[in-house]
Amino acid sequence: MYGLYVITDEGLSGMSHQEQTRLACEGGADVIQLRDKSMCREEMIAVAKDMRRITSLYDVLFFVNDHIDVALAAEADGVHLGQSDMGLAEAMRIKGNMLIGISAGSLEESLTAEKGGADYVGLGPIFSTSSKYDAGAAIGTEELKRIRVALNVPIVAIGGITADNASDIIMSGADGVAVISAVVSQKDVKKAAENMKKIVSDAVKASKGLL
Ligand code: TZP
Ligand code: MG
Repeated sequence: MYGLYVITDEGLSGMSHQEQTRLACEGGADVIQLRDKSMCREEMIAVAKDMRRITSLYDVLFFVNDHIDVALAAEADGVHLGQSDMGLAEAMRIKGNMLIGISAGSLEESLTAEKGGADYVGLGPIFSTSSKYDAGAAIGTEELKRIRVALNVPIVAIGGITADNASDIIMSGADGVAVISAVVSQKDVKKAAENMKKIVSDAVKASKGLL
């Protein structure tokens, strides 16, 4: 279900969130997340509503980063919350039927998120990344494997994931890969998404012994 999870970023992409969304959907993304640290609420809600419309056309899941009110206003499928956003218990009370993803950087944070009702854990950074200034230290694929064994909810791996390492990440137990630069910073966003989607789908099949 999480497969290729593309996060939009206007600073890194140079394109609008809407255009990134359209191209990533064309390329076969399974999930799109709106991530914007500078827009005011009103502007973000308008953009989120556009992204909701586009993702619905492609039957792609839509998440909003950080802001549960924006996610609710745009009728998103879910919200993604970090360790310093609204607490999970509070979010669970007001989420309606939305999904909730929680960022985790350790086994302990992952287990706490699962216990609290998270629908998936966004685990990372797996590798170092320059797309988030405070991403913290890379945890690597061995730690991903260890956390996979201990956790029941899906794991969406994040941080420094590219076409060269995405297969390894899936084979290490992730249910999906979340990427910013590997898709939205590429010259041909649709082609980059297509390429990543194929790598992820093949690895998912291989990990289930289907290839
Ligand atoms: N959270 C942890 S790492 C990261 C976020 C938002 C940035 C991922 O970006 P990239 O370009 O795919 O490494
Ligand atoms: Mg956040």
